[in-house]
Amino acid sequence: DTTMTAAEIKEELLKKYPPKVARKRAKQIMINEALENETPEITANVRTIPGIITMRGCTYAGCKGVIMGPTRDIVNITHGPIGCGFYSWLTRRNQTDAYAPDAANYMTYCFSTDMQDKDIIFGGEKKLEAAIQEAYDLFHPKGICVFATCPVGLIGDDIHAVAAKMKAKFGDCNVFAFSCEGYKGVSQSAGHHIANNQVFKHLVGLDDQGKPGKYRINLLGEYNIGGDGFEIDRILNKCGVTNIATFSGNSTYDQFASSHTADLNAVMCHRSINYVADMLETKYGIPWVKVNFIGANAAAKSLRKIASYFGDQELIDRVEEVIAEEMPAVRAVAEEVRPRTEGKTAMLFVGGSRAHHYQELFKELGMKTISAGYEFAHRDDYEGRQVIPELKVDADSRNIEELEVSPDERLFRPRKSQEELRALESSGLKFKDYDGLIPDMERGAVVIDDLNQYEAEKLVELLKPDIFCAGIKEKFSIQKLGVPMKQLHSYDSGGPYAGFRGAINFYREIDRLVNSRVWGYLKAPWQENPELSATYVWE
Ligand code: CFM
Ligand code: HCA
Repeated sequence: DTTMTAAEIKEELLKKYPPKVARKRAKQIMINEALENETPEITANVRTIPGIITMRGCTYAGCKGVIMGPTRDIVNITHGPIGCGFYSWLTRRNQTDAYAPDAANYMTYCFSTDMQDKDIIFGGEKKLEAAIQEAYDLFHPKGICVFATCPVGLIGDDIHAVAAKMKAKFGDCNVFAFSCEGYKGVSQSAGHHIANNQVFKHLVGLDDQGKPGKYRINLLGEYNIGGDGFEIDRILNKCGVTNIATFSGNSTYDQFASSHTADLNAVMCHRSINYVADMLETKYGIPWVKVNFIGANAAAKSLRKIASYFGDQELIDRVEEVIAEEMPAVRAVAEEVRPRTEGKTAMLFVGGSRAHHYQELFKELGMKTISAGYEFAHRDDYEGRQVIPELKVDADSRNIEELEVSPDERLFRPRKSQEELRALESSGLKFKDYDGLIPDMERGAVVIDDLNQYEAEKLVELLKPDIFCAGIKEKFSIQKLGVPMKQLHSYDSGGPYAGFRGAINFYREIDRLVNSRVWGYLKAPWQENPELSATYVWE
């Protein structure tokens, strides 16, 4: 059997590129080597080289699809061609439940101005105004959000002026807009930022009521894909922790509006929502801690972290009871499955946090992640917060003028300061860091940023993983190579995978995938024509 070192794999991936492209890509392909006291550097959050088929999405997708899409009672209107609205409509499998048949839930509607050639030539503002009016007349929602697509930015429609005009006209409906044209920035990451800023500026802080509860948190960066948020809420409820607002899985207008009344922010997907976490901390003094509910052990650790933040023995004990109650079922399935999954290998190329989070679940199955990377994460997500704290704040992240601390102290329980949180870390739980993908991966693993179509196939061919995880664009090209492919965005038709019950679902699903015999019937190109594979063998 021929084996290749990680360095040889990197060389092989770059070989076909023109020298200039190879030089650029080389900075985004990294071998996780042991360096003394530092994490190896990777280039991330840079423009995809034109001509390369990236896995990434656009700024509009990050803003409308990812952050605002899962809110159930805000009417989200896409100002643009119908395709943008249609393809960002529930394809992400964010689930929703309004808990009452007559409660507002617009998730089943796709709102768009359906721009035509005529609108591009003469301007689309009138059409947008009419669409906002129509939505208001039909539904009387608490909020209407407007999202710009590429052509809107190019022709210069002033969506903010239209939104402000309609808001003033209605008086009882909060209308605001997002300049999230698809072409802005280098990926969907710019869209998260734009969404975070606008929701904070126009919505957070409007309602001082909030839900009552002894331990009140917001869950930031959880989008209820495949019902993950439902499972996390089940666990939090069981522990006696009140979730004021989820940003933004199955969320409502009122949740966002009252999120500033929470005592702690638990951040699940740091990449997409760190801006809101920072702004809530700066303006309202609410600290945030990093959590991860993907993986049973990670979920248990996150619950302990929340409990030790509040510090009440009652909560600490309750959390231990819940963990003790939930874990046996999880362990039983893990033990049953593990003889069939132990030692198998995985590759994960997903978004901006799951390529990291899902390694926990694979570890629980005894599986090794041999290569992983993000589509659009920044260096801090790769390297961990402590390494480069200055990268936390991007150049444009502070365009919210009024970030003063709330004068109304009566609203809030005393919260812990940064110093107190740091002091708590002596208890062994790291509150503020999010570790990062690179330090958590094994030495020798290949870390690749913004993996593309060509490299994905090449990588599979060279390393032949037992499972490959990415998105819909990768699914079938990988499966045609005879390797099972699991979508870690939409979960295919599965989920939830978060929390304790989610872990059980995931173990079973991965067992089925890596042990199915169907892959043996598929012949990959290098199996049908062994002479082709000869060029790739390391000598
Ligand atoms: Fe956060 Fe997400 Fe992700 Fe993300 Fe996304 Fe997603 Fe993702 Mo798709 S918010 S970064 S922009 S965890 S939509 S729910 S699956 S790429 S890894
Ligand atoms: C997006 C959404 C996406 C796409 C997933 C995929 C999602 O980036 O616009 O490529 O399969 O999770 O639905 O990330």
